[in-house]
Amino acid sequence: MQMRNIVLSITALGLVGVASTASAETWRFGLEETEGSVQYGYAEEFKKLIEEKSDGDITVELLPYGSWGSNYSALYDAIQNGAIPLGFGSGFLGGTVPESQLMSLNFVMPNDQLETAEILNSDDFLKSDAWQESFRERGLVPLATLPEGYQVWTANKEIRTPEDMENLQIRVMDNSLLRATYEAYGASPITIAYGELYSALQQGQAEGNIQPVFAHENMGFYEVQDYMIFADQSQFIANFIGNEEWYDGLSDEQREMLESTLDEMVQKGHDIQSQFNSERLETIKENSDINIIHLDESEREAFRELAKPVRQTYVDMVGERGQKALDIVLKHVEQSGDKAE
Ligand code: 6CS
Repeated sequence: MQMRNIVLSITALGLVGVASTASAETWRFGLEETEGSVQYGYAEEFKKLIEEKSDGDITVELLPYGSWGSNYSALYDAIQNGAIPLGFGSGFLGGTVPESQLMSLNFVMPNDQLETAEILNSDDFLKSDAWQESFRERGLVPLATLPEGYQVWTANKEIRTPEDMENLQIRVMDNSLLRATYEAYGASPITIAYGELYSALQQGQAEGNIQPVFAHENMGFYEVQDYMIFADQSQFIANFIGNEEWYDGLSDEQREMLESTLDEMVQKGHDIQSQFNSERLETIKENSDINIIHLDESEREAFRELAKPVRQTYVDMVGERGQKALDIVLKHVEQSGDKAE
């Protein structure tokens, strides 16, 4: 009798095991950045929350830059075809979702970075038809938006005015709006892959760079540049995207869990980027004698004026949906009273 009970218990345990294996699934999450980056820090926290909330039924597999390849369009293709259902898309995503270049506009978002995160993750913006359709038309869903810190210029010379930027071969991510912006500043922007940028800067193929502080440190770019210039002209903003079919196929319970996690990640993402950027600035200061410059208001004003017409360039490039998305952002920025313009 005793033996029979033991066998029954083992069988029951076995069944439980089988049932939980059958419902277990893996969410693959492709990152544009390496370990030690803001995207990686965000993804680690996201993974922790999803795995806890799903009681281990879901495993989130992190695929940092390099593990899926190094050509961003390969990552975006994999998200579009569902091989990697989750991922980040930032500046290079402009070729796949032109409207996403909204995130590259200069002097548009509020100065307050948490406020920026809140606006770009509000239902009013993120769930708007304009933003949703822009991604869904390409088989994607915009899940969240992650500001990763201010974009900081580096060069081997001091830059305080547009004249200082004249003809500077500054490296920009592959997107027409960034090229238009830096051409408006008088520079000669060039595009180089992220993984090739260190040697391009070292060899002088690129004369300047634009990255959030953590990336200047994480990728070692600061080692081969003499000046670091804070103009607070824009923030580096990544889109957290999902495969459309994958997202629409989630159960109600899974979608609720995902949405509540994304809500929690707005503040956590902000905390991660603030901490990473301030700590890495200290590391850069300790390890180098790079010259750090902060532009004052009147110096920023000259760049702000040149950036203004690029808003219209964005609308001309991407059309009505872009105009609507931009209008939503501008309305919130206006209401926040913290205008960057
Ligand atoms: O500049 C780039 O290409 C890359 N920089 C960062 C901080 N993240 C991904 C992006 O593609």
